[in-house]
Amino acid sequence: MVQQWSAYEKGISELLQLILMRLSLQYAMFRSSFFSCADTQVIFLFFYFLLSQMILQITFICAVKGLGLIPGVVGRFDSSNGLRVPHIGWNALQTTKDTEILDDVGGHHVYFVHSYRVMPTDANNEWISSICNYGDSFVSSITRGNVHAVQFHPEKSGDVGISILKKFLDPSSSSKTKKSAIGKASRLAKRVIACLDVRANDKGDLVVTKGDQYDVREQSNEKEVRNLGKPVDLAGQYYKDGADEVSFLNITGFRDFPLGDLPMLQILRYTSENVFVPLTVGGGIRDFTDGNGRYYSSLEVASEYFRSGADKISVGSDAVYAAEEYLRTGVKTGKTSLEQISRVYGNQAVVVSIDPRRVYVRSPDDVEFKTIKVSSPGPSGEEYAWYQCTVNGGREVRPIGAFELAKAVEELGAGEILLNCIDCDGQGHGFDIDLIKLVSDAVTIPVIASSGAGAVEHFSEVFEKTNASAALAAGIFHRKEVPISSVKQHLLQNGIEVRACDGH
Ligand code: 1PR
Repeated sequence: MVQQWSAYEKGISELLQLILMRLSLQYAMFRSSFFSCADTQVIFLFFYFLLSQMILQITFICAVKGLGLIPGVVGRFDSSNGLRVPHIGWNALQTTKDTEILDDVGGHHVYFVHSYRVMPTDANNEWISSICNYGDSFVSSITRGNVHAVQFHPEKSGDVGISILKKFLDPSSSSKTKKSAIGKASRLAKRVIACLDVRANDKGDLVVTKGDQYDVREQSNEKEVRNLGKPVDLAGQYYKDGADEVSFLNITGFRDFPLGDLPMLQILRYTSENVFVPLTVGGGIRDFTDGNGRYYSSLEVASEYFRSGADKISVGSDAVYAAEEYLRTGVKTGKTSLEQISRVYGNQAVVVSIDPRRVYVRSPDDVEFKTIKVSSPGPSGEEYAWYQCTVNGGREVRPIGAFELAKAVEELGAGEILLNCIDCDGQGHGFDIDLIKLVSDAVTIPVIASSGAGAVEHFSEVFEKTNASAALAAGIFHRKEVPISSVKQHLLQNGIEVRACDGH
């Protein structure tokens, strides 16, 4: 790419180089946490100019005045019209200017995660190289001379993202991205997520396991922990198979301290070297005092996960305690794990994993929690149910419903909900549509439907009948009963947009 730079562009370039020097230093120290600052980050400037507010202040004129290099106002997506905020997932770009680095994007989805955006206007039009639609059109990339910036995450956008990064480094590099024949990107895709429940087996090795209604031990006399494979290998396989995200749940994290669990951190590090879609990790995120009296905040625990390669952390038990306290007092203390982590890393980096059990009742007046009229009556003909939250991997029930919990954690800073259902886990009879509808209609943040997938039809059902943004499965993928590509093929055939993957 031969480019003549104007004095103006050189000025910008020099300014950015200065920032780059500073950020590179910080980047070396906090590698992956940068990738987790997306909520406040407005623009990702190659490389690692993504330190949140700095770009906002440098590039855009807004309430906090920037340097005014690029005209525009940064604003939050408006969730009042039913839009899920943060905007999380794989969306389509509409290129408005020829730029080599976006050559391979055509027809593919790229990964976004943010709550703030810049709208295209006549004043910033000459900068814009692509726009994206989420509610309204927003600026998804800009280009001027050698200066490129993107709102999405190339480093998390699979092969397409890698190709963008390569083109930036070497504009003459040839295209290796396969063009997808079907499933051309046109809007935000529904996500298909592979989940790996991880714990130590009785020999002390970290293995991927899988429960039946959360019981992960074999039914044999030995009662061994079910071993379905090695975490790093399986995550790599699911990435190749087209998983839109991979989640690791350290299912004994509630009793072991994650920072003492170095193999889990190692798993994240190895996985993030080869898996270029978002990684979520959960289990054991809470304040902790070790045997020497050293206190670790949940923020420190989460930070270590982020530094090891996680893009999002998922909080289970601790979120239940925080929500109970918040509903009891009505006060946001700012000290809960959700508030602390979302303040530093942004809401989009904080998932709350809910582990509810269905409790049938005869009438909504029988309980103080939100009930729903169930689609299939209970064992004694009950027509209603509420969903009771649990902690410690389903071992202890708590006096709070999934509906109440979801609403409370959204207020406390959660950016997404991973909605499990203990009754359905590992059963293969389909997702609990009643529960997912209840919760996805109650909040404005994205909801991931989980537990019970047994066939491709279960995925189309959950997307057709509820407002879930993503569907997660474990057992059918681990046992190779249904490949991810078949799920996506089926969804596409049913008119549900998904990110195309190899095999399509
Ligand atoms: O409480 O913050 O330490 O977090 C613990 C985390 O570990 C929570 O996210 C909790 O959901 C998870 N967890 C704890 N115990 C278990 C268990 O299975 N014994 N696993 C567990 C949760 C549920 C799903 C599963 C889906 C899909 N696993 O993640 O992958 O149900 O399964 P399917 O497709 O086979 O039906 P904390």
